Amino acid sequence: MSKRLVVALSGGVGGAKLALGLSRVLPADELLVVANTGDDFEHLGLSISPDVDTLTYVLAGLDNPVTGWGRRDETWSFMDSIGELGGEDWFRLGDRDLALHVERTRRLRLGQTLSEVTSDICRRLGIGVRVVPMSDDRVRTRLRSDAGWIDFQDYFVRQQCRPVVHELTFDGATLARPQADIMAALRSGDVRAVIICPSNPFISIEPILAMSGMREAIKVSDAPVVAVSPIIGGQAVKGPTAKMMGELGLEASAAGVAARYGDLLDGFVVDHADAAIGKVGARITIAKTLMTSLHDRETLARVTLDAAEALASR
Ligand code: FO1
Repeated sequence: MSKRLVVALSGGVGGAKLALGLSRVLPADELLVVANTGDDFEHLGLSISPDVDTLTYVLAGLDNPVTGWGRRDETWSFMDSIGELGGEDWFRLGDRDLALHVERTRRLRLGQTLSEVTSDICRRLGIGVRVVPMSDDRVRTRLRSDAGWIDFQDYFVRQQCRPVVHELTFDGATLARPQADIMAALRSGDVRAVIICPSNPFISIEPILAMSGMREAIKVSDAPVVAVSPIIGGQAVKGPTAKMMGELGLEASAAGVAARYGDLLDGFVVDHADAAIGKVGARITIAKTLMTSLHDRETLARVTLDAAEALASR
């Protein structure tokens, strides 16, 4: 019998677009979306899981099309009021979005795991596919920059990615246990592809790969690993990927992304703008990787699955 499961590794905004495409071309029980939690933090007394939430909102059709994060049809009374009071308003929690953070925090304090909370919220919001945080254990991305060591959201949101980055660490990653369903899937012998969504390799995908046992489990699954480049023609579609690559001494290009993933990759999907990429140690597929419409998301999902299929039948 042919293998059924697709495991997609994703960060927030960019990755969620492909995750949505995959969710629309695959049966719900054949897709497992693994969300980065290195960006998670505690803010205003709440447990915030930005990438889990972006994936949740996107897959539920509740995402904010203007920001890419947070909820659609948002209002900002809470933020305005907290600003008036001299409180912390640099990280924008909309009124509707706030409910999710309050409810997650309440349940975590009662002893539920992040995966249990995520699974129940996804079910309540009508999401059929499984979205799992990479771990229920605490992992925190930190950056060494010209402004010293900084927590991820401080760098990303408060300082708008301005500091020059020299190094990243994922505190807790080597001790964190990858979420049980991910390991069970990878060990099941039923995985037909591991897809690395077009997310920032350093801040979204490497925290997932940094957990002990994760890279090995992907290798042992024997499934083809296909990444979609988050860089098009030397530019990041959104966010600091290209800037960071330059600062870390890497070539800010699709080839630079492939080099970073190294021998983990079997296939690499790049945009037509990068058709001249040359040899990178993974089989190249050229496609339209800029996803502006739902049709683009579905088409890229099919192209990526086809690339994995072609690698599996070698
Ligand atoms: N990103 C911003 O650039 N500014 C914000 O104020 C902001 C608030 C926010 C609230 C909830 C949430 O789930 C995400 C939010 N994000 C915000 C996005 C997020 O912090 C980053 O995009 C990711 O962590 C990077 O993947």
